[in-house]
Amino acid sequence: MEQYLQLCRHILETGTKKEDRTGTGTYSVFGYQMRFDLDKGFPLMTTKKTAFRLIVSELLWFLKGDTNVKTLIEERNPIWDEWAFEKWVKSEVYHGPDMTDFGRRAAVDEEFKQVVDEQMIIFREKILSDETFALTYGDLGPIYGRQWRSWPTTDGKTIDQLQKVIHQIKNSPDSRRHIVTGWNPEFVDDMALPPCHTLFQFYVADGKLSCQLYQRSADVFLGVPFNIASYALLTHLIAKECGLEPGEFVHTLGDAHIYSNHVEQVKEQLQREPRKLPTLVITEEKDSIFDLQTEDIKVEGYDPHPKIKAPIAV
Ligand code: DHF
Ligand code: TMP
Repeated sequence: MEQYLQLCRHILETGTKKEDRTGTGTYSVFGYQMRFDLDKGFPLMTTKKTAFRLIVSELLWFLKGDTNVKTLIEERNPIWDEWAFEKWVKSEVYHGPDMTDFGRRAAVDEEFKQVVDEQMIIFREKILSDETFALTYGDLGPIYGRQWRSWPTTDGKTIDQLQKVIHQIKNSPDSRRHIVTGWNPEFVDDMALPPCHTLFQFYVADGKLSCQLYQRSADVFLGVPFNIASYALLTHLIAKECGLEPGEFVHTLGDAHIYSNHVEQVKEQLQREPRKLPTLVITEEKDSIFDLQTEDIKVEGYDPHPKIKAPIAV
């Protein structure tokens, strides 16, 4: 995890102050690469407690081709709620308190944050109890799950990029075309958030499967710890499915930024000594990675420093 801390130091020392879409402000660098040898333990943050269960549940949600937050809410996973909630509060059917710029306002106003939290509870209850509401307001548009599993083609068919790449890895491991892309220019504007983890490639050598991700935009304090663990897990799962050992996860970042309201948290994390990495355990054998459930995947020997809270920029 030294590499992650190195990235944080690099941004704090050399990053440019830069405004951003969310109005929060960031310190940012362009172009950065980290490498994680998956032999050396599972790369889950040890300098702050990170909710592995949420990472597993999100990845399996992508793998199943799902784009509706209903499934995540059923699994008590709140990480995508704000982006569905945003669609609801901007719609004609919303009649609650004014939610204009709710993310930015909640980050600086504790009283308003409570109002948002109350509306969020109402939103989750409606998603769980009202099927029509969930279909309209729970869906995040054609994000990752849709593009990975059913990329729409011009002749009205779909391409299952993941299934195809698994087939290729098994049958033509030396190929240099093991690519999955979430960036579909035709649909980017229909997505609640255009894919941050944009494109990934697999590579087979010496019986090991490696994966490189190009992440166009990286929230280094909140998003990146999830992204590293998620792609490390994906590499383990695809390797297992293909009868290979996991190799390296190579993480390439485009705009790598620390939000101005995360700087103190990052500095606190930099004071902490990294600990031994945990190991990944898959407790249940399934015929295919597409059949796995969140409870089937665990980490063992995870002994992190305490959690550090920070507001998320919406
Ligand atoms: N927007 C922004 N600005 N940054 C993101 O990282 C981000 N990530 C998204 C969607 N939009 C985003 C999806 N992934 C959290 C982590 C990942 C994530 C969304 C949210 C998050 O809030 N993590 C907190 C709390 C997790 C918990 O409940 O334990 C954390 O401290 O890690
Ligand atoms: P953007 O679309 O304006 O780049 O905003 C997306 C923000 O979300 C940006 O701060 C990056 C962050 N993010 C991650 O870091 N990782 C993720 O997996 C996701 C979905 C978003």
